[in-house]
Amino acid sequence: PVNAEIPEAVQQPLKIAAIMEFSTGTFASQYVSGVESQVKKFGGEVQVYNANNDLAQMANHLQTAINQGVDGILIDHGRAEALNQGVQEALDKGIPVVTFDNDITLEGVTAISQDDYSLAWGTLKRLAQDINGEGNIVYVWAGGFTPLERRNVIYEAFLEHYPNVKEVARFGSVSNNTALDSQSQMEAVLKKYPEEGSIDAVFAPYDEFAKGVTRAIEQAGRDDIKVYGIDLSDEDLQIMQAENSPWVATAATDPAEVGSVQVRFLYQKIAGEETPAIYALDPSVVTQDQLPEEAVTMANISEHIPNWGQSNVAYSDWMKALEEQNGE
Ligand code: SR1
Repeated sequence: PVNAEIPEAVQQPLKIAAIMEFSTGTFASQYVSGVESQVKKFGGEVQVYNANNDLAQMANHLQTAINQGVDGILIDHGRAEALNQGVQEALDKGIPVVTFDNDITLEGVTAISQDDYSLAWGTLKRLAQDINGEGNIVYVWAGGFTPLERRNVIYEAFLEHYPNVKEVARFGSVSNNTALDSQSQMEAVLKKYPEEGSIDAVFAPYDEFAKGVTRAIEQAGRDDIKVYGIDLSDEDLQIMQAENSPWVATAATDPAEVGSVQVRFLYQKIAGEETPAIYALDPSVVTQDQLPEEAVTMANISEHIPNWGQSNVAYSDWMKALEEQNGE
């Protein structure tokens, strides 16, 4: 047994609210499982609120959680302009807040991210090298989402850095059907550019985008086009590992670990410990050629990708003791 003293504030089961902008897609489901499993290990309870891409609804959910007097709040995505007021109210009432993928910068909040700038550069650098710094690309993007806005900063820098790379088409929307929408939008682009060699690559900086464009490219039999994505899941790995898959590279962190890190920072705050204002997890680039013949899953990908795995961040001595106290 671990002997570290468990702070009084976290000894009883805590009520945590997770306020999410959306919960569709494999990234979100892995993230939620990371949140739920870490809260459970700490003996707490988490209520997940899903706003279905509606920022006003997200602000309402935040208000509901505050009114219910939860012990801590996790925010996933969303924008400062919609949530600042509610978050400030939570802080004023002594409810700690940790955000992920959000642009809130209020004092007292810890904001975590996947280091979107590195994610984007990791995959774009690979794309540039594969096409020798020259060619036609398609960009899938939608504004208004903090991680995508940050990735776009790097994309703009990429275009400046490689003047011989030309964007020939751009589309993108985030919905409850992002993969399907991306597929039909990519089909339209392929109809516009039917000649072999007219498109070299697609930058799809969200796995729901990448899934859709990959399907469209496969169905059109366009093996001249490669896909460079962001994010990773069991489903993504299966798609990347399929024979002749156009999806050749992706940059990612482990979404479940993102959720668990966010929970640990929240518990540190509730325990009265100092936490940083910002923390960015370190992403890895995963390329098709690093993956073996046999099927890889998120459970064993660390065997193939150097440095993939636990971030070991936001651990306090007492956390192991708290987990043991709760039979974990
Ligand atoms: C619509 S925003 C989608 C992104 O959120 C998370 O940061 C994931 O990495 C995903 O790409």
